[in-house]
Amino acid sequence: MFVARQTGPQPYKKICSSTIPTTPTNQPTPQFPSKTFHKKSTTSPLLHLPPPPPTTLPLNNNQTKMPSSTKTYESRSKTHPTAAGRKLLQIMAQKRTNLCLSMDHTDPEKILSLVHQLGPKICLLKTHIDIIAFPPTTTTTTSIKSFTTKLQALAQQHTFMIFEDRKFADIGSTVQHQYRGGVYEIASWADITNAHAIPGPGIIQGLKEVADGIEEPRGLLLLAEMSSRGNLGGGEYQEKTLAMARSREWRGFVMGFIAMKEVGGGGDGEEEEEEEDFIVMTPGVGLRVGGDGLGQQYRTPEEVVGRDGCDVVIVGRGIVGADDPVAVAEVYRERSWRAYEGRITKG
Ligand code: 5BU
Repeated sequence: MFVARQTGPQPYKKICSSTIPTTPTNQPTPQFPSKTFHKKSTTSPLLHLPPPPPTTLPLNNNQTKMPSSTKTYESRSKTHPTAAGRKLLQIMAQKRTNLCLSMDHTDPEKILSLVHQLGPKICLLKTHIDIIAFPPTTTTTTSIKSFTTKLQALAQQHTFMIFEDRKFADIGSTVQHQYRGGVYEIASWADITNAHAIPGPGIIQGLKEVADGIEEPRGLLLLAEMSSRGNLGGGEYQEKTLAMARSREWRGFVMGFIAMKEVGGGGDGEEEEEEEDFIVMTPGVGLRVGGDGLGQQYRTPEEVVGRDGCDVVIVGRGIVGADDPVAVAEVYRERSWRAYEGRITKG
């Protein structure tokens, strides 16, 4: 019988922090009904968001367009075309962290406790709201609302944003209901969400119309490719997704991609005077090469951020399943931040 080799972070398996390298190892390179939500502004005192940049950023004829990966998060926080992107980049620069915690636990109380401990280490908290086992003590909707309100309070307290990894994948009309309504009311509490490009531009339009009804900035990531082995993204699919993201219609909403390496960044061809900036977030990150036996592939922070120009590393079981999640999160934060510093120094 074939038994998959499991070498990366394992589900809630102990990882001894003392064995985790804080520097790159010498291992071979890893492969691895209309309702709108109006909320009061809850901007943290840490954040004094700059005003939106002009819609076009003129360049001298002689000026060369620089890839986003060579610029600092701080400079990008002043010019990023989306408000959600500017806020995130500013948090990253001020807290010195490009770590996103993927909180894939199913117990709501455990999640809140871990997020409280790990909040200082992260710029972003990624959720899968539909895997959480909410107690049937009150109506489910009330439990969910209470939970998401607590998450927002933690985000405010520790200055991070919330990303619901919903992976919308339907026609515009349907995703509007899924984003705004149902029991989760995702648009009311998640700063960022993501979507597949497979349905075509209507999915972006549908989500944007919901986001436009919300006072706080909302951002969308498109899936250009995935971290799992054999995924159908990348290549031509990624090129078409990038072309869709570049439409002027969603400037201010599509803030970046889920991808395994830097995407775009050299101007969009049609609008030669503009520089584009897509924030790339990357799952499948471990402290060493491996996989989880179910298709997940892990690469190191040095490869993902330093070599491949991604901006935010997304880490789940590597942190949540560790003996000491706070110590291990610090290792991920430190290595990912150093990889970023090395990258901008080279650029
Ligand atoms: P892990 O425990 O670090 O492997 O968790 C990765 C998380 O990122 C998990 O929540 C996935 O659903 C999520 N993910 C991913 O692994 N790969 C992808 O391409 C995308 C999301 Br999109």
